Amino acid sequence: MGAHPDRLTIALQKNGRLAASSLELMREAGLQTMKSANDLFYRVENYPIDILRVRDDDIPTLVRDGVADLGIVGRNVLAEQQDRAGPGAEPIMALGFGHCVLKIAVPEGQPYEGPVALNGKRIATSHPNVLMRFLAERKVEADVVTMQGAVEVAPRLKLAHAVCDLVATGATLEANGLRAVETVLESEAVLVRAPHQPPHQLEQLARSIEQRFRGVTASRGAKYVMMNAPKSALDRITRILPGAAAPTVTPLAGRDDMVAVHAVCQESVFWETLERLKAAGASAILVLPIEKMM
Ligand code: PRT
Ligand code: ZN
Repeated sequence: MGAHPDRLTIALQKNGRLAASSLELMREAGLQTMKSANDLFYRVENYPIDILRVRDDDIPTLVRDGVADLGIVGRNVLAEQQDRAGPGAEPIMALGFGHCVLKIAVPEGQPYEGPVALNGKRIATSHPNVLMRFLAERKVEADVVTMQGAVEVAPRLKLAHAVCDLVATGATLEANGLRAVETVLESEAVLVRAPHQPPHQLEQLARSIEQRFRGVTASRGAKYVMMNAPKSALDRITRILPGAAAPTVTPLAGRDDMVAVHAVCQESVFWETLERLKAAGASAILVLPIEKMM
């Protein structure tokens, strides 16, 4: 049960890289969020839901302890906190934003011939637990220095020989003369759930919100593709359609040799795909965005 017994509580990052996309997901799932006088909460107008706005690092604990029923947090933060006693917040679905990779990087020009090169070195990181697990699995003995921010400057300050930091575009590593040498963890934002059962009247709402998030996440990038095609080319065309399950095939009035093909494609549909469909005999090809999916 969340902070309020008859309202569902969802913990989101207040400010930072996940904040805007998390709120956008709420909106796309049909939740109308409203700022309240209290800076800690947003109120959802059309459902008994409160949005708790906190630092991302606090989200796993708030969800584990049942202060929030659901939360959105980076997989990296969950992994970093996973060693804490007892069952933690459970990840239940990847949300498709906040992508980044936790990487080990060394100064450009410094030779690196695999994890053994890190033996006896100092590595600065904001993810000491994840890094120590990674090193232990490879039997590397290194000195891990924890830093909260600006990890990438540690080698220049002679504070460390290497860093283990989150990388998105790679621009920060490059600007600091560092080169990525190991991938420690791939991360994106995930929806987490408390390890306990919420009370019955809220459980149904929680499941319905999860369903909607799944729908929003699945429909992103998905396209509805329609075309006319010769019956004889149906197999070939189905193989070309990216990430489509069984397409719907319907007869075309007055044409025995042709059918209409409709399919939901889970992946991006590129111009090259359309050209291949056309070459396979398809005509009148339409690609439409999908707004909602369940
Ligand atoms: O205040 P609060 O504690 O809530 O926020 P925070 O400062 O701890 O986190 P924030 O908002 O920076 O990041 C929140 C989450 O976003 C992280 O836990 C990751 O899951 C995810 N994320 C995605 C990132 C990045 N991309 C990212 N690029 N988190 C951090 N970075 C930093 C990285 O640490 C490095 O300094 O961006 C820099 C590298 O970026 P590139 O693009 O130059 O490679
Ligand atoms: Zn944080």
